Amino acid sequence: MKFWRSRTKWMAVIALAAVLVLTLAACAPPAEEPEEEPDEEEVVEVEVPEEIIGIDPGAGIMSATEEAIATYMLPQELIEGSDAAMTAELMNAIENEEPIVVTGWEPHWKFADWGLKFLEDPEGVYGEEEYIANIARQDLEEDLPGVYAFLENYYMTSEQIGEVMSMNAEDPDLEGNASEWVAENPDAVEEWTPEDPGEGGDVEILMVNWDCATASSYVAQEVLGEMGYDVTITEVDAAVMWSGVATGDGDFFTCAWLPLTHGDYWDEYGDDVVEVSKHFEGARIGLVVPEYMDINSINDLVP
Ligand code: PBE
Repeated sequence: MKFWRSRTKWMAVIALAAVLVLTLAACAPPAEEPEEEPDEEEVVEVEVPEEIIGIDPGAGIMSATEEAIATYMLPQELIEGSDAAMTAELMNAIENEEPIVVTGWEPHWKFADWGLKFLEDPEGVYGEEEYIANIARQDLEEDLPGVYAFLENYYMTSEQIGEVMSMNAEDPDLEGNASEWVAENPDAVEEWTPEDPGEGGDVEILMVNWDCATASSYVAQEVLGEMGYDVTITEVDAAVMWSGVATGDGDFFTCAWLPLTHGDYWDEYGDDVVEVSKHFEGARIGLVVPEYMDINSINDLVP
């Protein structure tokens, strides 16, 4: 037949057959299902980080974490850094849904903004709820009674300090934020301002660069400024914050975590300072992970 003898026709038939075979292959179910890619949540479930992201070495939470590592026999290494560096790493991990463990505490703005959880601490290494105290040098009451009287009243609620910390997290203008917050919260300011504000003078607040400390120190600076004082904030590390007020080099600080987190500092300097008042109640430290991680206890950090 002429048709089958024509080369062109043969080629057409072969092409058609090839198309048919390919189409069938595409429609037919493959002999074996390829392994499903594990979804991200599953990846997080099995991985336990090799590091615990810490903060500045003088922080009480760092020595508590060394103790936790020994008590729970954790294989993780504790990494030193700062509040800001730890927060940046945490944010980065959360964006990529990666596993991470950090030294964490409340109050801190990151709890309001991100889904985080404290790991259970069955051995009680991190203690129970704590309070934050205002600590003054011994002669402050005598030298600057107005400042001392302000400190006696200077208590912040979780909502108040949370608002200031969130403002600071969004915009690093700490002074501007404090003055804006103070302007918007006349009731709080009235409660803190003593009837007799005193005569003004120079005041030095010592502070570690922890979010809660910056929030309360800058608000104190603003309110004392309105009372007529000239306030300097000096950033130091935790040991110097305590020793500086104990020796009278600084006037006060608003960030003593008691009884546990700063227990060692209290043992060393407690006799040489005045615990003026409670600044905050319901504080807490521990190891913190994002909620998407499938572990709940510090014991789960042992692979
Ligand atoms: N902190 C925040 C501090 C006190 C304030 C819990 C990180 C610490 O010494 O650990």
